[in-house]
Order: sequence, then C-alpha cells, then structure tokens
Amino acid sequence: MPREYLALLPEYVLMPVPIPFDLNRLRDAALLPIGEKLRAGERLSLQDGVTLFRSPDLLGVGAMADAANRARHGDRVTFASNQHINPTNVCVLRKTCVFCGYARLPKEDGAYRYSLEQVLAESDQADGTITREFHIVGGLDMQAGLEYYQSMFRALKQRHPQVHIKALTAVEIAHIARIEKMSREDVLIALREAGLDTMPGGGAETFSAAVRDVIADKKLGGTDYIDVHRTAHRLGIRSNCTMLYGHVETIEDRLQHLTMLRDLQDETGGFLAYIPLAYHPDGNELGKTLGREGTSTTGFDDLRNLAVGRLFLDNFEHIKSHWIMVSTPVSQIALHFGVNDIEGTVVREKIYHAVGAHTPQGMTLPQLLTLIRGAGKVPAERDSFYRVLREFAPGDTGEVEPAGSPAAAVA
Ligand code: V47
Ligand code: SF4
Repeated sequence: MPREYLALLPEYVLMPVPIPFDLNRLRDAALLPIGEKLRAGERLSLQDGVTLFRSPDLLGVGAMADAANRARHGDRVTFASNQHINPTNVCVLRKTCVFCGYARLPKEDGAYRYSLEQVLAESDQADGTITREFHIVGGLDMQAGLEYYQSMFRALKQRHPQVHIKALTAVEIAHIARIEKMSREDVLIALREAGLDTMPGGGAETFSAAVRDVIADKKLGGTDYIDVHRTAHRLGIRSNCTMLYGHVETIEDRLQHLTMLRDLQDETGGFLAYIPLAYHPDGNELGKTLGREGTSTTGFDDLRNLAVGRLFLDNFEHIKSHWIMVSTPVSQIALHFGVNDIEGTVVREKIYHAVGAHTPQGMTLPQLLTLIRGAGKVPAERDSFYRVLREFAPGDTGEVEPAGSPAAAVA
C-alpha cells in the first residue's frame, strides 16, 4: 500500500462514539432503539436508516442528528470562500442524463466551451471576496481532454497560487481516461501534478442500477464512481461525495447508496464531506416525464436527508448543506439537523440555475454570517481541508482581516 494512502488513515478514519442524548425527546417508539444505539456509540444498520427515513417524528430524527453533530463540532458552523467555474457545458450524455438541464450537444444553442483566457478571466471575477477555492466541474466534452485541464490548472495555479483547486467529478475523470486511453489512476496522477488538490462529489446521483436505468442510463455506475474515489484516496487526493434525492429513488435505494459511501470511508478515510443534493425538476426531461415541473423536494425531505446523513455516516466528519439547492431558510434550519458546514460564497453558480433553482447565484460574507448567527451558531471560515482559518466573534463583520491571521496572509 502506498505511503500516502496509509498516511490518511490514523488522522481521518472515524469510529462511532457514544452520543449523550435524552430519549424523552423521541415521540416515535420506533426511534427508541436507534436512540439507544446512539447513546452506546453503536453503528446504525441499513434497517435503522430506513426507519429514520420513514418516521413521522422528524424533530426526533433531527434532535439525534443535532446531538451527533454537537458532539463533534459544538456550535461552530464552517464555510469556505469559493468560486464555481463550469468551463464547458458540452456533454456526450446530454440526451441520456434526463435529470440534467445544463448540458448541451456541441452544435446546440447555448453550448459553450471556455478558452484558457476565458477561464482565467472568470477566475478574476471574485470581486471583493478572498477566494480560497475554485470548484471546477463541467460536461463530458470530447474536446476537453487531459491537456485542456492540465493547462487550465497550471495557469490557474500560476495566477492564483494560494487558491485550492477542487475539480472534476469521478465521472469526468473516467471520461478523460476513456478519451485519452489512459488508466483512471494515470489521469489522476497527471492532474495532481498539474495542480488538482481535491475532487468534488458530483456525478454520484443515486447508485442503484434500477434508478440509473431511468435517470442516467449511460453514466458511470455506482461501483465505478466508488472505484475512482478509492483510487483518488489511495493517491492522497481527498474528495467529497453526494447523493441526488427526490426523483424516482426509493428509501432502500438511498440506504444502499449511503452504505456504499460509508464502506469506502471505512476503507480509506478519504472523504471530506457528504452533501445530499435535492433534485430540481424544472428545465429537464425527467421533470416533464414525471409531471413534476414547478415542484421540488419538500423542506421535510431536505432536512431528513441531511439528518440521516449525519446519523448513518458515522465515519464522516462533515455534513454540508448546499443552500443553492435547498434554499437559505432550509439551510439555516439544517444547522440544527446535523449540518456543520454550508456551501460558501459561490460566485455565479450555473448548474442548478439551468434547472430552475430560484435561490440567489452567490452569497456575500455578511449574508453568510447573518444566516449562521441567526441560527444561534458561531460562523468560522475554513480552508478546503476543513481547517478553521478564522472564527467570527459576535459583531465581527469580516470586513477587516485581523493582522497576522492566515486569511490576512493570503489576501
Ligand atoms: O452530479 C444536476 C446535480 C451535481 C440536477 O463536492 C442536479 O463540494 C438537482 O455535485 N437537480 C453537481 N441536481 C454538483 C455537485 C456539488 C455541488 C456543490 C458542492 C459539491 C462538493 C458538489 O448536480 C450533479 C448532479 O447530481 N444536478 N442536475 C437537477 N436537475
Ligand atoms: Fe453531462 Fe453531467 Fe449533465 Fe450527465 S449530469 S448530462 S454527465 S453534465
């Protein structure tokens, strides 16, 4: 086993720990054995996960998730100052990922592929904020191979040396490997050399083969998604993971998906965070077929997915709420349902706005601080490895970086 892989293990693999929790807070008797397991520091079974999803006592589920979260993070809520860049929306799977409204065929209206200059120009637009992370994902574009991304990452690192590059989903890595006729491992090594620091969690959707047949029948399968992340972790490239919920999946599909993520985390400890993603039915084929246009997931289901993520994924340190997908009010309440991290100041997000997300496209630092403090929590800015850079004391507006802080050092 390579040294870097072993180096991940002692620091990051997390075991369940006993969580102090008052069982009197549960109104659904079916949740009692789960509450008892939590207090004993025992791992939840797949059936427990199903019970958590089915229980009418959402507040009971949330209270357990909140206790599990507080045991790890107290009242601290972190965020990163980041910028999303989507360099190409051209995608060979445009016709078969029926839930996606973002992709275009090469000659279709609205198709675009940025030149290097355009990527650099976009990278300079994070006006007035101190961007610490570029989150770079796009379509599976035949004209965007290894060289396209290598030169992009090198140029970005040269221009913004302090900025972390979180880029390319497992699906994109597999696509580059296929068009370059290289192994996925060699692609990851080449990209790491060019500046790739970590990988985002997109492309997971829901792993179940039956679900994929309906929503994304040509896309990289669940086992392969896990395998690309395993390879990345083995190379010392840490990553996030996601689950798209609220389309055609069953509760059992959700648990199968979460179990696969938990198993890989047991093996490598390489996942940084889990982010459940709420399906948006507008502007895509699936929404039309299901007759779901104009509706989206419910606040109940959004909160439950976050809470179950916290309880079932007992070896994950961070559960992130993506406010663009579930709205800022739900994200704020989620801070009491197991969430310790919130998507940061995302400048010009495109993917969900292509499918009708009605949330703002970016949030400023003062807006984020207000959201977190409004939930009675303590905001803290973090880096891409979740190391806290700066905790914001009451009244601190974030306008002036304290002298000598890591934030001041990179400004
Ligand atoms: O994989 C596409 C999703 C994902 C729709 O790792 C849709 O830090 C809802 O994974 N409705 C990409 N979702 C985004 C993603 C992500 C976002 C923020 C942070 C991180 C991270 C990762 O967007 C895709 C897909 O699951 N998506 N279409 C839709 N109609
Ligand atoms: Fe392409 Fe990703 Fe959209 Fe599928 S979800 S069509 S792979 S951009």
